[in-house]
Amino acid sequence: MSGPPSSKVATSGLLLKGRPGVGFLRVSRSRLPIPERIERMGSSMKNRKLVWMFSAVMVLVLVGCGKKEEEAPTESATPTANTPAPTPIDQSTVGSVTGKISFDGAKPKQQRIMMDQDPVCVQKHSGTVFAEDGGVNDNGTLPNAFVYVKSGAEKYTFAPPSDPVVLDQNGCMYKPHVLGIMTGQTLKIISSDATTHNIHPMPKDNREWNMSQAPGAAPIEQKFARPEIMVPVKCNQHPWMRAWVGVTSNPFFAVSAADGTFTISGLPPGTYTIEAWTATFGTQDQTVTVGPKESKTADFKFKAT
Ligand SMILES: [Cu+2]
Repeated sequence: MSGPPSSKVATSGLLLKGRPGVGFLRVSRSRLPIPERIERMGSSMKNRKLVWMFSAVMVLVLVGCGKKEEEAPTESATPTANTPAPTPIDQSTVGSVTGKISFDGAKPKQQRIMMDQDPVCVQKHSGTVFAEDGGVNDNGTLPNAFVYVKSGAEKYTFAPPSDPVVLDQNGCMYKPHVLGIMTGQTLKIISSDATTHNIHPMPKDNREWNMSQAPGAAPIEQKFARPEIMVPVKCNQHPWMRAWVGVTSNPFFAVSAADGTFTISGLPPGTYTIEAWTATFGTQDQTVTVGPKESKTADFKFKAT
């Protein structure tokens, strides 16, 4: 079941239209019990009965304090740590959306990367290195398009996968160049280079940070609390290094491959707005209705800007 791809394109352009993407559910913090005050003791302490009651109240206070210590780290870790239980999804009914990101027009001239400032970076490459952004595959399709469910999945709650998403630094380039991750999922940053990197995500809606990673240093693990399309990542040591992180509140995303194709699977039956983001050629939306066990097609065509 696949309709004419181009007719499905609802909007295109650099700006996202309509609703501001997937929403983030804020979870109110649990209120801790307030210990009762014990004001009148004085002479009543002589009374054995009151002494016993005082002891009992102190036990309650101590229990309350213990609970507070248990909950504090959870609250401070990340806002998504307290998300409600995942919505059960009938896996026997899920479908998928697959498609191709094509490109119309002359292949843009790609920016050449000069790594001369760091010989360690140069040594990892044998030929000319080009920036990934603006790159077109040999078959006229686009790699590194981030395709995700922009709306239609809000009624579900998803737990982030326990497996981390790995971002490697190899030859002073980020591998992969574009990646998707769920809110609350761990981004594990590793280095395959014998030089020091400084990883610096520059989000609008998440916490900004930058951390140095020397050769052989332990992986850096971080999480994103809120959905954000897209978070640029740079290296403060090597100005050409660039990655893009798509943070979503659902697991329905993919990055177009070296043949321009993508597949988003595990979709419960429903109508979804699928968005394809590119670093250079703008963003496009399509509305796709996926029936039980259906595999729908959503092709996108971008033009030179
Ligand atoms: Cu670097």
